[in-house]
Amino acid sequence: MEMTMRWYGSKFDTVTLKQIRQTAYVTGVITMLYDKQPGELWPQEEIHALKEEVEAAGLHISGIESVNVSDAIKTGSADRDRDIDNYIKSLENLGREGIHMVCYNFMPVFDWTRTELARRRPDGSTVLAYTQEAVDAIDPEKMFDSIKGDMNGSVMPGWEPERMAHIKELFGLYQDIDAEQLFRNLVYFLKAIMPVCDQYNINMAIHPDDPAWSVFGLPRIITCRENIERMLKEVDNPHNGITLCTGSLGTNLKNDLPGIIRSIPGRIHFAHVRNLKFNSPTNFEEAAHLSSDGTFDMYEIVRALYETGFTGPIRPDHGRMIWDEVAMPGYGLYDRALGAAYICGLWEAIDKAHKSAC
Ligand code: CS2
Ligand code: MN
Repeated sequence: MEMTMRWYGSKFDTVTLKQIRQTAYVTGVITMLYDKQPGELWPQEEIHALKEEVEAAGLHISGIESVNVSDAIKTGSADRDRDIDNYIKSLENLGREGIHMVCYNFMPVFDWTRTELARRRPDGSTVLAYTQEAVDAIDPEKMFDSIKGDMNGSVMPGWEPERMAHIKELFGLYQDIDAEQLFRNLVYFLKAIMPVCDQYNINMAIHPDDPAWSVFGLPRIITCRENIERMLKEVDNPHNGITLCTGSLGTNLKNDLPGIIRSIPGRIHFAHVRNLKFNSPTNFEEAAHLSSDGTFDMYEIVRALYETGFTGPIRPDHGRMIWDEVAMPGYGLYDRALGAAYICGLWEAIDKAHKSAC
């Protein structure tokens, strides 16, 4: 594995490449052209410039999160082939720049959903939180307004104000799309992009739905082991893989995270590791990465990745906001740096235990 940290680019991120490098644990960044709309072409010159900026800081690009998929592709509308064509060209341009891992998601309308971006914990730190009661009580059109006050001036991935301004239209597009149709549209997309992934050795890593169930009546398909296995089998190419996001799959307590990892060796191309604390099965908040601060056994998760031969990038996922940092919710430096150090510690211990046992 390689330890990485997500970085939104110097125009958007409060965290600098220098700070990331000085963590010492992190050697690569997961980044993107943050101002590109879903469906838009990523020009090679812009990718190249981003790469040079990252390399000048002594790091490298370990993968992209995300090349976002347009609603036309997700809904299978008339424009999908045009957008897929742009997606293929963007992958080509990434491949030519030596980038071999691309994360994306196939969630309708909203990317991840949280009902609070700054729930206060007893120690004064704040975290992102979700309660089903709050979702059930709110009109989806009001969702953005209800959380935007806690965004600390940032543009949050998947919650771009331009998109949110058209929320009613977006819901309209998905009116006749059920989970099966959404799945078929995903398969169509994957089949179309696999040849370019084969040519440039690009690993596609779909991000699980977050939370792992239907929200506001919208279909959700990457939610559990069975659906993931079906998706991997339907397009049975090693470049078709997943992002193992513990905090997303783990929202459903029935999901056995180490079990999922062990069931699909070679098909996890990227890992997001974080912990959740549950107040009820549908009321959860994010926690420190440490096992004892939340619900998941981080040792077992990292061990399952290690023992299945995982070689891709790992990143700490959302962190708590601590030490008075002001940053994009979930994406401050301090708690993610603690998370990176912790995961590296687990990895080293597991690696040494394995080597001394042989
Ligand atoms: C991320 C997602 O911040 C987050 O919750 O894990 O936004 C993720 O980047 C996308 O779903 C992947 O396309
Ligand atoms: Mn994630």
